[in-house]
Amino acid sequence: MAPADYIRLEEEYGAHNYQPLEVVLTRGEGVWVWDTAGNKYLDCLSAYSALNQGHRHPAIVAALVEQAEKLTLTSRAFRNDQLGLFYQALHALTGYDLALPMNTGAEAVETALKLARKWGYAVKGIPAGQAEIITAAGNFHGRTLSLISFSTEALYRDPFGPFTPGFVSVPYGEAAALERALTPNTAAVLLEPIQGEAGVIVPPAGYLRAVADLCRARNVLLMTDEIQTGLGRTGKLFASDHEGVRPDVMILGKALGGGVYPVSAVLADRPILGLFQPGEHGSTFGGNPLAAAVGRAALQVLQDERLSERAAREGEYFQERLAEIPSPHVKEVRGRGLLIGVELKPEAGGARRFCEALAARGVLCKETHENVLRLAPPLVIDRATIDWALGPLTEVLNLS
Ligand code: IF1
Repeated sequence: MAPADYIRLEEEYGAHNYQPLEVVLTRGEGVWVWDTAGNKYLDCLSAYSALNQGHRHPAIVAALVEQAEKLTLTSRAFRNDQLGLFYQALHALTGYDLALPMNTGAEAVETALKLARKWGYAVKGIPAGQAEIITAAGNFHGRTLSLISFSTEALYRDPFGPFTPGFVSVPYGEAAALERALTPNTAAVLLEPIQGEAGVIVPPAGYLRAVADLCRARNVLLMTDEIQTGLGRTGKLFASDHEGVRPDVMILGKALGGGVYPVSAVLADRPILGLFQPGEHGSTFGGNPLAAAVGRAALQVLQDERLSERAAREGEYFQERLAEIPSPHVKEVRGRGLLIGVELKPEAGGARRFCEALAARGVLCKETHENVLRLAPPLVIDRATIDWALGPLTEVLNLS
């Protein structure tokens, strides 16, 4: 079939909830993907940071295949010989007492919100039904009805009311505004340490630390969404590590599945995650043996290949080289590690056409919020490949 045939099938039989670039991919390996016509591309999106270990990492695929030939799904009605080992690996790596496994990022964030409310009522003593959770303007935490209830992005929110109550929105990056929003009924604060979808927004230095101090002083849970920023992406194991902050609740997803399977998890110590009683929360696929085997391999690769350090080193290099590109269109290059945003000036006419021009030159990336090119290659990228990519990037950032 020709690429157009695949596209026609998607258009004819699929809901149009995306407007993808017109590339039809058929193979991936490491940082590279190929389309059905044999064209090769550097993947600078990494499925929004779900491919930190690269496409089809051999050790992760091997774990997937080996487990798939033994046992894939049991439900949590029964135990299996993989879940405990996955829990142990998460504890060893992160230090949190407990983990609750889910599948998608949205499910993990929803789990954290339920956990915060339960903690608010059972431990903090907030009157039933009155728990408040503070969130930040510009947030992205997923697409479920509760999660979009506190989105400040009209496109994600407006068509879907009525909304879930109990959320208080504050400007991102302003600890004083957050302090003013705290009440005796505040159960938790939910933040991305760096806002990905908002356009790779890095908050002022000290912000996360100031929020953590406020939460401790006011008996409020600090919950961080590290689904996109975690697992090495920003040059540390977790983005909160840049500020030496240990959140009360940490939410993981995307790269926890090593790019081959949906795996997410909520991490916390026993006084918090120990609150869930049997039957209160669950998931058909959450913690299945295939997910657990893949999750363990994903964490192992992260450590064996020192991907956090690699992201710090290569990310710094990439950002420096990008900032040196003379371009009439670039307003700012920003980010942490290999989570990079190139903000274009409004007069550049939007980032989409630059993504299309880059695709024509073998580099795949995605615009976010109209004017920002998000560059987030797999963390296994090497220096020579970054140098190669700077060619097409220089050309495209100088298009008229
Ligand atoms: C889409 C971007 C959007 C996330 C953070 C939770 C989730 C995500 C910080 C939910 C998911 C994905 C979803 C995908 C595009 C992408 C995305 F931010 F990465 F760019 F949409 F905003 N927390 N982000 O980034 O995880 O349920 O998807 O597993 O919805 O179009 P999920």
